[in-house]
Amino acid sequence: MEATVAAPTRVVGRQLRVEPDGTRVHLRQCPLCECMCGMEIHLDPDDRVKVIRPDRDDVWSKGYICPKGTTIGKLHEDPDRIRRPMIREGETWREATWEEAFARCEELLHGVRQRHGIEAMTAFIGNPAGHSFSIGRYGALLMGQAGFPMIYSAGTVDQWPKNVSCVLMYGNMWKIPTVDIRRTDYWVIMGGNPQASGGSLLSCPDVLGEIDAIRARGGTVVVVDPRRTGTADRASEWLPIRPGTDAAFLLALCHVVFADGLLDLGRIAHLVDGVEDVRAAVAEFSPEAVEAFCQVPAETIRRIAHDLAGAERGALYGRIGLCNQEFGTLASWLVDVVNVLTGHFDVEGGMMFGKPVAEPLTWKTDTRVMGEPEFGRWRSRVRGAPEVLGQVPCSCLAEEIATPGEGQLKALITIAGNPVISAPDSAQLEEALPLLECMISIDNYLNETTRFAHVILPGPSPLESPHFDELMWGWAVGSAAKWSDQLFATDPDYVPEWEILARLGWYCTGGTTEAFDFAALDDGWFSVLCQMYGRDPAETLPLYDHGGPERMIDLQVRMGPWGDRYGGVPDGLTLQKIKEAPHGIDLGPMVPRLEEVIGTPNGHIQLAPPYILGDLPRLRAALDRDPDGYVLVSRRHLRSKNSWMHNVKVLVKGKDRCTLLVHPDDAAQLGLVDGGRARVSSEAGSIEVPVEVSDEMMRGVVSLPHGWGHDRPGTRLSVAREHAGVNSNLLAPGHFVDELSGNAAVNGIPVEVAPAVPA
Ligand SMILES: Nc1nc2c(c(=O)[nH]1)N[C@H]1C(S)=C(S)[C@@H](COP(=O)(O)OP(=O)(O)OC[C@H]3O[C@@H](n4cnc5c(=O)[nH]c(N)nc54)[C@H](O)[C@@H]3O)O[C@H]1N2
Ligand SMILES: Nc1nc2c(c(=O)[nH]1)N[C@H]1C(S)=C(S)[C@@H](COP(=O)(O)OP(=O)(O)OC[C@H]3O[C@@H](n4cnc5c(=O)[nH]c(N)nc54)[C@H](O)[C@@H]3O)O[C@H]1N2
Ligand code: SF4
Ligand SMILES: [Mo]
Repeated sequence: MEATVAAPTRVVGRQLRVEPDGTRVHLRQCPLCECMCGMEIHLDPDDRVKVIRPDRDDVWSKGYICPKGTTIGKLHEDPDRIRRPMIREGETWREATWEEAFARCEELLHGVRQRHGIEAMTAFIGNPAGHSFSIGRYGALLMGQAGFPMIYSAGTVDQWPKNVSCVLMYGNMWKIPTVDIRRTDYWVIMGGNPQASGGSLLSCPDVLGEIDAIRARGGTVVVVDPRRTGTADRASEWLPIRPGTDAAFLLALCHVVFADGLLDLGRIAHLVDGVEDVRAAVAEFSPEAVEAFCQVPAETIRRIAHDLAGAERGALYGRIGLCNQEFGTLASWLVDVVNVLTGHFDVEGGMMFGKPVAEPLTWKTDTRVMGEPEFGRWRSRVRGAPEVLGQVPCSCLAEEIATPGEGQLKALITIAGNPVISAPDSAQLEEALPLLECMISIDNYLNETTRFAHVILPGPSPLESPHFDELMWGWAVGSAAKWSDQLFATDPDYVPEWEILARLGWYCTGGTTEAFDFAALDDGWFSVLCQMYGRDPAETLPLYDHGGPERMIDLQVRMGPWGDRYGGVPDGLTLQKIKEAPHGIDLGPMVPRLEEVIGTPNGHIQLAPPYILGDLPRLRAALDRDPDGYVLVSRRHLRSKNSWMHNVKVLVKGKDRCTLLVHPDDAAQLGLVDGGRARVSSEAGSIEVPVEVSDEMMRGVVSLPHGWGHDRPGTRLSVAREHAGVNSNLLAPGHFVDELSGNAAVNGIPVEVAPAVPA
């Protein structure tokens, strides 16, 4: 269907200055990735975005910005973007009033609840939720009210292995340490490509600039990756590794640390339990025992171990290449173990915990308070996948919808997610979603997933909502406080995303529109938060004349490490003070703070969790595998963000980016030519894709980006459709997971590659 012409936008956000030609300049932070760049939005007299420039005075990003950030105005103005609720009528859509749309949601959710019970209802939460305070807080309210037995998220195609290792080691799944790269002199990067991603579980503007700085001060940066990435090009050394074998490489590093007397726990020695268990566990994983498996020479592994241990300020970091793989939890755990064993943990230039100005809600759930995690408390109905940290692999969603029987899913709410593209076994999900009796999507686009919904409720554009990052500061390389006003007004009848979420949760309980009282629910949720942050709700509620996310942010800031504690610390921070600092407030570099942060019952790091050690036999068995055959890995590009920014013309123009990267010798052997087409097949499916021959790949490994495949019928993505690409997750088998976390192994997928035979 055609989009209605957007109503003229009206500026409500504050302006920093007015230029001589009348251009008004608004400041805000980019919400797209973990870099959290400050930008200047230049506005025409007719309230349109004229240009977006970096904010050189931003205390955090200091003038750094990337091409994606400069297109936020294009996202806002995109004629394809959904601005009003949409209701499906058979095969067509019509725009509806909010009232009508909510009435339809109520009817659909109540129907499923009455016919099938809450067991038949669930939600899927996607990536932008991590960058949105409003979704973070009110998505939790939705879930809390509804009490779904099981939910699904992009987390199980992302960082779930790290969540598992952190909850076991530090007592909290979201207390994820990162590397103090601004002060390190030796940095090993594994399975991450900040050149494209901006950095992940590592918030820092301009990571490449930091790499240059490390080298300029005489330091060393080593990239361990099957692909010679843009990051590797800037580093001192590229070390190719066979996908999925990082855990073995890291075990060998630990082996050398013990065998060669390099063990040094440093300052935190008295806070580490389990060192001897690790020593015993790594004994059999010598560099010689793993070199064939990893395809990294034993002497190289020894050298890296010695260099890292010998560095005064050094650290090893691992990201999505280490999570989205078969031994994800082992690898994610070992990254931290290596840093602890070499004295690079909780020290400057090593691996440290962030210090957020507003302590995240997720940091309030230490095992010391909540009890030790139990895994496998229940199993998924169809596959029998064990629950891990409340979720099962997101690839289970399709079969739970498609398989009849008690507990079959009938209602799904998607929140800022596009699982038809992002989740493994996408073909199955595409077939399953039409079977739902109720699907409601909160999203900005009619895309590959939301086209199956019965109702779509529009989220705000990045310029229609205020912005405050919470989660990202937990792994930022420094501390700062930044706030962005909502820039453009929404339609008068627009319902903010937080209220949408609260409402849907309410309907899931059987609540009616008539009885819905947002203020009461919001006060109730705020009162719970008050208690979690150590404030008496009865004293705190009367201090505010407004609800919503801002009140919660103020609470978290005021009760945070720099907060005014509601008057207890007169010079302390409040949200108001942060708002008054348009370029942000710099709160300094990382600081050692293990004692403050650790959430385990005895206050010690648990270096050798039995749950994780229990997976070593599986890895040991894999060492003898036949190393032949091709495997597929994923990649990202700077001008793309997962699946949803391909409708921005300036970002997708130019050369096709959805290509299969193949090493020249492999291409020759396979009969592939640059610019030709290949057929790639796995046990899950088969696709055709253009070939790009490049020596940036190691032999035996091919690479495809994820997030493409915009050729599906029934979407409203006119630009993306012209640059459709193929969906790499058609090749990802749903059952191929890291067993300990249930996280998808979308890297290291065995594939067959051949020239495409013209039809
Ligand atoms: N093969 C392979 N697959 C992968 C990965 C990989 O590396 N390889 N990476 C995985 C990772 S790390 C992730 S995080 C997932 C991402 O998985 P998803 O989160 O499912 O996918 P996205 O493409 O990020 O989709 C985000 C959706 O949110 C919508 N949106 C954007 N902003 C807002 C907002 O403010 N409000 C609302 N309501 N909606 C909004 C967009 O229109 C889009 O539909 O993909 C995973 N899939
Ligand atoms: N421009 C852009 N930025 C993004 C995103 C985006 O889509 N586009 N997505 C955002 C999201 S949701 C996330 S989670 C982050 C992810 O951020 P990163 O973790 O930096 O992700 P990638 O850029 O995909 O880099 C992953 C690297 O791992 C390598 N790799 C694959 N398999 C293996 C393996 O088995 N072992 C090793 N050692 N390496 C392997 C790949 O070759 C690739 O170079 O990026 C975020 N930032
Ligand atoms: S690096 Fe780009 S996408 Fe990431 S926050 Fe900065 S401008 Fe936005
Ligand atoms: Mo992600």
